[in-house]
Amino acid sequence: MNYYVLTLFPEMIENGMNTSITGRAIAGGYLSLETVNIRDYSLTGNGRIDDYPYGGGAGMVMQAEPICRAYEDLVQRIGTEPRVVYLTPQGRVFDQRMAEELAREEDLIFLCGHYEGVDERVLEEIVTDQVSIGDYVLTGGELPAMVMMDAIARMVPGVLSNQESGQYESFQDGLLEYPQYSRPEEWRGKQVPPVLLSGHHGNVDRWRRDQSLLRTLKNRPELLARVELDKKDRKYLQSLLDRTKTPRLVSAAPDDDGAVAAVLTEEEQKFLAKLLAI
Ligand code: 6GU
Repeated sequence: MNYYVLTLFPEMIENGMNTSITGRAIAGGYLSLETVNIRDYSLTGNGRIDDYPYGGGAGMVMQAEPICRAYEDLVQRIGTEPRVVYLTPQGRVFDQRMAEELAREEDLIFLCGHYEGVDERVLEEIVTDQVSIGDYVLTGGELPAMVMMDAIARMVPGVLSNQESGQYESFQDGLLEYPQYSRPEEWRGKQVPPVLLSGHHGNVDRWRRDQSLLRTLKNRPELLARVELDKKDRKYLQSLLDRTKTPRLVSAAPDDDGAVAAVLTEEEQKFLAKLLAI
């Protein structure tokens, strides 16, 4: 995977991407990164690349021509015309599926905007994909570009070691990941869930699946609605409803899944009852 980034802050991209796992992947040749400083393509040669917005209003707008010249110089040099991703809160919201799709490309260009935005005409001219990373506003496209490059890099063969390439990670099967524990067995009075010390792999796998279901229900119920539930999944989710309706004594020990009596809110109960009725 070859990444190209058009930006006013190349050092921000270089510093971020050359760190940790993406840095190792670049050093190992599994990824490449080239940043292009849009300021080097200033019309006036004085480094100015923005101007006042037509129609008035606050802020400045990045001009079309410097960006287009930076882009045209790049595609001429690399001899291909890759997809061009423009980072903007107005774009389609990035998700794991989009990461998997983009990971199939050989080359990707990211265009990072700043100030109030970029002249619309250059977007029409060169951009193939407008992407947002979520419903909040950032000061520029550099962090979103790095978020995308990181998520895409994980899908590129060789970037993750076997250890790191988790089949069990969040979203792989549409559920959130289960909790993890390491030594010591007791830390500040908190015990590791006994099932994880039992050595019974079947029970461990079941517990982890149940924890994934519980977390997804509590934090991202809309994801749970799209997951295929088997008989054992349904049995566990039903047990949550049952335990909520018939709470144990407050003094009783937590259940084996760490979920104490009366675990579900009204809203969670309603959601689950509806889900299990299907
Ligand atoms: Cl892609 N850019 C900016 N500036 N802010 C954002 C964003 C992108 N995604 C969410 N907020």
